Amino acid sequence: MREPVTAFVGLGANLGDAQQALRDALAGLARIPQTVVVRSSRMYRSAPVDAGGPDYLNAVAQVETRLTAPQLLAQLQSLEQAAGRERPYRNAPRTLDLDLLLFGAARIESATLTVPHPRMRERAFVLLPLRELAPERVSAEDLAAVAHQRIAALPAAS
Ligand code: PH2
Ligand code: MG
Ligand code: MG
Repeated sequence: MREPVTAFVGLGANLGDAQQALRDALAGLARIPQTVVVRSSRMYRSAPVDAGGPDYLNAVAQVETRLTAPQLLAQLQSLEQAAGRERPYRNAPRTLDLDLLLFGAARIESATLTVPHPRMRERAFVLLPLRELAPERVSAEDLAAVAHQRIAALPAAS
């Protein structure tokens, strides 16, 4: 059997009840076969980056999986579908976006998957929650470069 890999998944939503969508998505991640959710970050409210529409809620989850990266991606896409995701145009507002950010130390460039996620280092809404879980994977330089992006952690759920 394959060795488990630690992967990080970015969660985002800015349509409908985004907080519920992220909670449901975390529950959905926990049901992916051969995969456990190790931890998840706080939720953050963030201004849209390269996109329009309402503010986003974002978070990052750390999972441990025996799936391959393409298998994990397919599972993430089916959770997006189950949340009613539509793709009318690039970066359109969405009920749920699940991005595979990191998959162990893997570097993947296929037609359907690029890992590490090609834009994650330019996005405070990825770097801040990821830093909570894996500070060694977020550089001070990258954080400084996104310091102007508007983002705030939600108060911890009671
Ligand atoms: N996702 C995008 C584009 N812009 N901005 C924020 N704040 N949060 C996101 O999740 C986000 C975005 C494309 O996936
Ligand atoms: Mg995305
Ligand atoms: Mg996506």
